Amino acid sequence: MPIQHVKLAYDTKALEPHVDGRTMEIHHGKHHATYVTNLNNFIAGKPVEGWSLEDLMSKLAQVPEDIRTAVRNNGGGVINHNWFFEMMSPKGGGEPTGALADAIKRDFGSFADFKAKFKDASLKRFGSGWAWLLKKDGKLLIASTPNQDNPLMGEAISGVSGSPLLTLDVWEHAYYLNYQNRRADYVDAWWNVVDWSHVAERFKG
Ligand code: MN3
Repeated sequence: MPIQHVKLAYDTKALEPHVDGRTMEIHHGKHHATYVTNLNNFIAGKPVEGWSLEDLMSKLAQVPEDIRTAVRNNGGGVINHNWFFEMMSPKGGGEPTGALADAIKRDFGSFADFKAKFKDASLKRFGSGWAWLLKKDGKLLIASTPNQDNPLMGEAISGVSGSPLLTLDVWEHAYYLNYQNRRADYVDAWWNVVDWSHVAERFKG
């Protein structure tokens, strides 16, 4: 079965005013869809056709060399957005609770300190990329990656590793229609749609 274009669990307008409907329409309906189409086209007829997204990402070195960069970029584009879209909710915002809240306090000092560090990583990512909250060896850490790279690719390729708990798309296409060049305002608003119950489930897993 080809890699699927995962549907949104909410209406494109549901995250307004923080993430506008037009941006969601284009982001999910065009950008994300294109990554899925391109990935399926590149792997068609290759030994990696039928692999899961997770395998494509974590075993990139085994992907045939002539399509490896394409799989890295388009596969990353598919799975990063899968995560990003499912980590947001119209019922999001607020603060995490329970074990996740405790771990954030333990590893960053406070929720406010965590948010400040995550925002800093988002703003310092030059050009296009992603900010991450990761769990590695039981500890939480913040990182960022360029382009569509992600932690599943491993340190040697993406420079980071760990299980993604939360990710933020800082490509301009994620915010430009509503926030233009104001990436900081986009990050500030995005906290209002973060689905902490989903992040807490990932933390447990
Ligand atoms: Mn994007």
